[in-house]
Amino acid sequence: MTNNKFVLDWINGVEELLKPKKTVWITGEEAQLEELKNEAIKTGELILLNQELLPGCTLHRSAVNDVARVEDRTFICTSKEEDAGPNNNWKAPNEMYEKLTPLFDGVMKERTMYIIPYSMGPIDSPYSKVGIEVTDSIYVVLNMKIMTRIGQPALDLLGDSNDFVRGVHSTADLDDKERYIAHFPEDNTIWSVNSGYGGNVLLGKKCFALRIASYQGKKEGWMAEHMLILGIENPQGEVRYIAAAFPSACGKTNLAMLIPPEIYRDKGYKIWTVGDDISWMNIGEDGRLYAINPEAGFFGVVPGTNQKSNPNALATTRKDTIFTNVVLNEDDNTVWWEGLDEEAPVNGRDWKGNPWNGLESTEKGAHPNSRFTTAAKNCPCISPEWENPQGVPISAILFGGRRAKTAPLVYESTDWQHGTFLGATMASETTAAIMGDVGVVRRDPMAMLPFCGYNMGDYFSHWLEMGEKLDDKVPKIFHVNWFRVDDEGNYIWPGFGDNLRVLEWILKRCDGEVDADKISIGYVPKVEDINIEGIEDKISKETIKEILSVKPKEWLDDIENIKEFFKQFGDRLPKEMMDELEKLENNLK
Ligand code: GTP
Ligand code: SPV
Ligand code: MN
Repeated sequence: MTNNKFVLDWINGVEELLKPKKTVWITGEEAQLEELKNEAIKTGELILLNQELLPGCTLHRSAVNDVARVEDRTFICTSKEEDAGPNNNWKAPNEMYEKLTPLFDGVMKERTMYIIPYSMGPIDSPYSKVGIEVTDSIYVVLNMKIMTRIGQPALDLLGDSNDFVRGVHSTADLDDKERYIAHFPEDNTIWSVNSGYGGNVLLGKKCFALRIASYQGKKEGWMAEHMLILGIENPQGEVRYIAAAFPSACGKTNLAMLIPPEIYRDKGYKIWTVGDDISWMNIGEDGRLYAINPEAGFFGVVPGTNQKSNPNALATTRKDTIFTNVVLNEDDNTVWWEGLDEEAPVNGRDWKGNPWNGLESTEKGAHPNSRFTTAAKNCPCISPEWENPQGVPISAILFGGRRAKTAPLVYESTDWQHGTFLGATMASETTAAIMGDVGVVRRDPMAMLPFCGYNMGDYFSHWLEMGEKLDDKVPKIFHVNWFRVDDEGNYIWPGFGDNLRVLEWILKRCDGEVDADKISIGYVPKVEDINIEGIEDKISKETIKEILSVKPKEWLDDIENIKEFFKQFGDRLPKEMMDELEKLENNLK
């Protein structure tokens, strides 16, 4: 498939280590993928679903101990520890290679080694980058086929260049004590062993497109961010694009595919999805910030997806989708999950494969981090610009997280430096997307804490440097929080489609069409400027006032926590961040 000597040499070395029974290059041709799918169905790795109702769809169950990313087993291996920073687990590259070599040695003796060449980004984009993943999992091959552009075109794009990310993955025996997701940014290399799940093994996604790419972006002057990208079309037919960083399972896919409320639809508003998880951003020829979606599919959270919350995601998953860890309805061989519109099946199997009666069981049927893998091109609201090789111009950047208290519905930074501070001090309650406790507030700068492939102090500096380069063309930066709760713990803001009401205010601010109140933390909307037409039964002006309010005591407590958080970066923390913190503290006092 290729004469690239760097590729061939590397593959030789990998074969020597893994000692596969057989080696198969993934060409990207349908016939080959169909054959692999049938093989996986035969072995039970995939379950073929009802082909009339869900054509091309399959179900996969991961190992019970392997259902989410494992942050404590994820490593950044740079020569110097301080280059990985306090935000990462670190090991010296030679030590990590030594540790993992025995785990990989001969691991594929009884298995086939699949070689997947892939491109992150459209094949014709100057911003795209090539990776090659070697794996022993057909599930990985079929997921990579949906999530990236695989096969011969990726190798053609690479040509005889040495600039490709080398990914080695083996499910080995899924031993969680010996599970490692190791990144070697200085070698363009990722080694992943003993997992078969999502972000741990689809090496193009979090491992390359965020951890390795963020490191490359720092060196090369661009940004790799954990951001959705969406276009908002106004009644005049103009489309403006925003990018938004929320931590895992905090609403990126939902916002990216938002359905406008009826009154907005009637006026002619439309939403166009460009990406739902990752954004690569470069400064374009006109000096503005342009974003591409490096992915070709969505690896989305399943529970809670329904006709009301995200009909676009639901529609996308009606064909050629891989479902992971949801309920199998044995009556009609379809899938079900918590929050779906239909009633739970009586004759079901839960995500572990055990018989499950949805009417009687007190246990959840689908895993809270169950996922769909589905092609972006099948999304009803996919943007006509989603594969534009130059990307789309970004008017505003949003940061947000799950905050039961403290953070208001929306506020605006005073400038790029202050906006960078908003990102750097973001916090959110943890979710099921990572192994560990759920609901604990942790600081998660730019939603990149688990994904920044280098010292986060340097990453903040990089943000500031990008702002300088963008100069007067910087996008405006905002912070949003859909998750404030009342005393009973209910979400106050209706969220989902109604989030467009907040986006409308944001775009008006970008155009200088609406005033705002300057308060301690930045600019907040005047109550009357958040449009609640059509939802007056759900939320009153009084309540809007409440969720826009800021309680100095809560913020001063937060500041103590930020100080602690910043301290760990020592002199790698740019001085500007401390200046902003001081300003905020003074404002609050
Ligand atoms: P990753 O794929 O892990 O990066 O997650 P994500 O950020 O794409 O999150 P996603 O859109 O899948 O949402 C995760 C959960 O948040 C789902 O259970 C949604 O139902 C819920 N959610 C999304 N948007 C809103 C909102 O506006 N309000 C409320 N209350 N919940 C929301
Ligand atoms: C996330 O956890 O942010 C995801 C899912 O998007 S995973 O690909 O597993 O990282
Ligand atoms: Mn994500």
